[in-house]
Amino acid sequence: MNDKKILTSIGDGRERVLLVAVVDTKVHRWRVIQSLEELGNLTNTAGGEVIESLMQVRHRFNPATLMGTGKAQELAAISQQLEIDLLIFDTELTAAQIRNIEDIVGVRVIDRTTLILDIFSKHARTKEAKLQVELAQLKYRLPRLVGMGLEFSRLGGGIGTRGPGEKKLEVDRRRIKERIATLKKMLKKIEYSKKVQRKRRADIPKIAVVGYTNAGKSSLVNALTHSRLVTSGQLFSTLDSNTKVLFVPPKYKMLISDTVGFLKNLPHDLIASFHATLAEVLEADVLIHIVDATAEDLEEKIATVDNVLEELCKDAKHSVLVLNKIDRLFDEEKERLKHKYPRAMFVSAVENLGLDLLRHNLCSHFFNTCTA
Ligand SMILES: Nc1nc2c(ncn2[C@@H]2O[C@H](COP(=O)(O)OP(=O)(O)OP(=O)(O)O)[C@@H](O)[C@H]2O)c(=O)[nH]1
Ligand SMILES: [Mg+2]
Repeated sequence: MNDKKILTSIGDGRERVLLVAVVDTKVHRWRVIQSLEELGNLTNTAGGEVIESLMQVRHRFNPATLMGTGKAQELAAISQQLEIDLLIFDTELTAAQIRNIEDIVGVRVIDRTTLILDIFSKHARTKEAKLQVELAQLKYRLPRLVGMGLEFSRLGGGIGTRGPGEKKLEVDRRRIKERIATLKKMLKKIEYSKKVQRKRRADIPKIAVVGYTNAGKSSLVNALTHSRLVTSGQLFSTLDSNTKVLFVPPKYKMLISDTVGFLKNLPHDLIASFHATLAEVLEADVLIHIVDATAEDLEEKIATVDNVLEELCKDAKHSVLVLNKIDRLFDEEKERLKHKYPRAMFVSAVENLGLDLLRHNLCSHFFNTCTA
């Protein structure tokens, strides 16, 4: 029941995408630009080619089309001129808004969440990840079907709307609800067996590496444990948690888990669906919060991850802030960041910098003393 691919290649060419942000006057321009840049990275990861990005600032949103109809008509002209195949909006859209915009522009429309879900379904490798993605997709779809139902009833049963439309929606809604229940049951089972497995290793200290997508979580786990987890410049390469043994001579043993990355405006349902995977985070004794030190909006990314963690873990955990990719920083920038984040550790997972100190600190935390 997984969604079919949102972005399909035509021949060997990629789908030509126009990104659209509709924002109110209170939002800072640079935030919108950064958000569009991230949407562009997501689009590339999904296999699309960003041809153009547009921003529209509005005092009031039009509930039917988000932007004004005039602007939508402008989009139609631009799309035709640039031979656009797909519009991706940087906000969540209702089913009705998607339909209305598609009608005016004549090009397929999706929103940020649908794009993220598409990447998730593309990158899901294990059974657990696949089930979680399907659950998230259905949870996203369900309220949209309900919304459509209300819309149809309000139309007062116009020809070809109410009767058969309503019935089909009822069937769809029931089927989706049934499938959601089945998926939840299957995931509970997986979660339970993982819990049993973890209990067997209860006496070993546990560390979870958390952070924004692409921060270098998998690279860090690889560097610390000589493993070969998948790493890449694409967003959300990792959708499963992977636990490895971190051994520090002569005798110190810890477990370290790689986890799924976070992202700004990650839909709540998506996080909830990844409960089985995020169990490693919940059960960890220490969190390594890794950040890409070269990111322009580093502060915002740290805050995003902190917010998700706050929601996820009721009790605050011991957490170590690790700034990664320092091999790409100029000295002045490194000094500035050291001043700004005096308690953070500075490493390069790829160039093996600062890792001995990180090992040492983890050991001293768990075993009181240790030489790394
Ligand atoms: N220059 C440099 N690049 C790094 C470093 N660590 C990771 N990278 C690169 O950053 C990209 C992302 O690394 P990953 O380890 O896949 O990041 P992740 O946090 O696991 O990402 P997701 O699983 O997609 O959320 C890859 O292209 C890595 O090669 C580093 O210390 N220096
Ligand atoms: Mg990863």
